[in-house]
Amino acid sequence: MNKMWWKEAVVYQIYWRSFYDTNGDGYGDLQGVIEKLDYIKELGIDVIWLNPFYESPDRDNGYDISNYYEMMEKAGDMETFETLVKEIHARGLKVIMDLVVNHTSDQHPWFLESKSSKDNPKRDWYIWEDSKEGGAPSNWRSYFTPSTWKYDEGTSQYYFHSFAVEQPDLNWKNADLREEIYSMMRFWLDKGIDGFRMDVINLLAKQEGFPDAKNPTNIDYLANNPGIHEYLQEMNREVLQHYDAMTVGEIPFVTPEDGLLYVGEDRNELNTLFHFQVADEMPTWDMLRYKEIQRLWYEGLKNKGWNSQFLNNHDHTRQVTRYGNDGEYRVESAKLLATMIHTLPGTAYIFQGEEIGMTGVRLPSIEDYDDIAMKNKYKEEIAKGRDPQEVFESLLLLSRDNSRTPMQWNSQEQGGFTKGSPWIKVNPNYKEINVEQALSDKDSVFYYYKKLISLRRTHEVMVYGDYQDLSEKDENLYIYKRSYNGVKWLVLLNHSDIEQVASLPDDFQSDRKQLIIGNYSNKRSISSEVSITLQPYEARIYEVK
Ligand code: ISL
Ligand code: CA
Repeated sequence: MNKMWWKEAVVYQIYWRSFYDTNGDGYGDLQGVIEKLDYIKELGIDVIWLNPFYESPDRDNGYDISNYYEMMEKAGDMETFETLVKEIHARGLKVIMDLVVNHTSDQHPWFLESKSSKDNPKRDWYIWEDSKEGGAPSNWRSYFTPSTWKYDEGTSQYYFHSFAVEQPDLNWKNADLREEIYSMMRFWLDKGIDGFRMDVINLLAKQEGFPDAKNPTNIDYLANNPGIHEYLQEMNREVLQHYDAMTVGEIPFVTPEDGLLYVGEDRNELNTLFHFQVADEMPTWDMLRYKEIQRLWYEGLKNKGWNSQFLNNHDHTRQVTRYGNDGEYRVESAKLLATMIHTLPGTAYIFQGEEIGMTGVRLPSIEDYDDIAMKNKYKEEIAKGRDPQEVFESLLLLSRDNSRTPMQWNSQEQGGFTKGSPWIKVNPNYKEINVEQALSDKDSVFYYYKKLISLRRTHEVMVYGDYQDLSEKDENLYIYKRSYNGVKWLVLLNHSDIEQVASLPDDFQSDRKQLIIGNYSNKRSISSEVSITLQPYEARIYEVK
């Protein structure tokens, strides 16, 4: 397997609007990122991923762009961005930006032109269709609304949107549009950024003729359509191959087989991907399913392509709440999940606040929420006559706002995030869970992450090692080996709130094995030559050479 900096990297995702507000308008900003860079550096990560900060009406928190060359006012200005890049590089870190090119805002001048008349030169930059049998061109559902089609009175046609009505999809069949996107990518790369996280990049190509779906609620017809690989190979030829850029594609609805078509090292498309098998198939923790997903992706990509490891981001509920235990064992389970993500094959991702064990949230009423996905779904279900409280309850666990509440810096008002009134409420647990507390406690989740990340620098086995699951059928324990150039690691994880006895494989039964890291400081556990009793949510890594 070729060695690459982006394979060895730990990426820290900054959802800037919730990170740190420096001017009291209630929104985090790029200046806030600059001011907190030393904190991020202290953690030891390599790459920062910034969510979109382009000019935008902000209907979908920056994923509805109205100008690819200007900054959203609340994020800051171009000068601040340039300073940020400089300061990031000065600390030996890299930065990747969100690239959102499946759709724009409906306020983007391109769309306003496209919509203005059927013969406007930009008409073809978006996807316009006539009505079929008096209705929409197809029965497809979009991510955020009941139909992918929105009727435009002015020109009597429908336009296509995979997400909100305010996010019309671009027409990638149009070569001028593609060229325009490529030069925009060069513009940012030439400013010195180190790559892109590419938003729903496998949605660019659409199905020919828009045939009705048998089951319109299963929206996978939106993804992986013929033509997608030609577009990505062209993008690579035109732009990416000319830079030492890292690319990670957000690729929903993908199996390892199809995934390899995007990230295969012989494909000249992308470096790595986020697949959503875990997020989509596991509303809550499911040990057997998780191991199965890991195995399939490991076998599918082995020696041919590179995976990414994450359990949460700005769209998915914080991992300690969704997949760990955010009550009695919050600290232990946060460390356990970290141990797992950082020792499974692939580039490791941290979503801001994860490193102090921040939790999901339950805000009092639907009015306190902002997430367009949640709010649209709420309206849609209420319109069917369902009970509002019941609908509200059903949307809480997976609301995207679970991960979007402000970063908790200290125990002062608003968790130290803003001097003003925050755009979304701070999680009320900020008095106990915050950065200041974490930095003052040597056993905190923060320092555990720091140690894990530093291990990656000195132990190639963590990055390049072969992976072997020794616990396939166990519902509580996850035990696996990584091995590389004569070094062997054994990772032992007790993903349950009761003690579990883990048997040791032959090569780890000798007392030559060395404990590399563990998330319990007391030595209560009983070990024999052949087994170790793991405490609730205990995680350990052993090495033998
Ligand atoms: O679960 C998912 C995949 O099956 C989704 O999270 C999916 O990845 C997502 O809805 C696509 O997300 C991205 O594009 C959206 C934006 O709202 C999200 O914030 C962004 O991450 C539209 O641009
Ligand atoms: Ca601000």
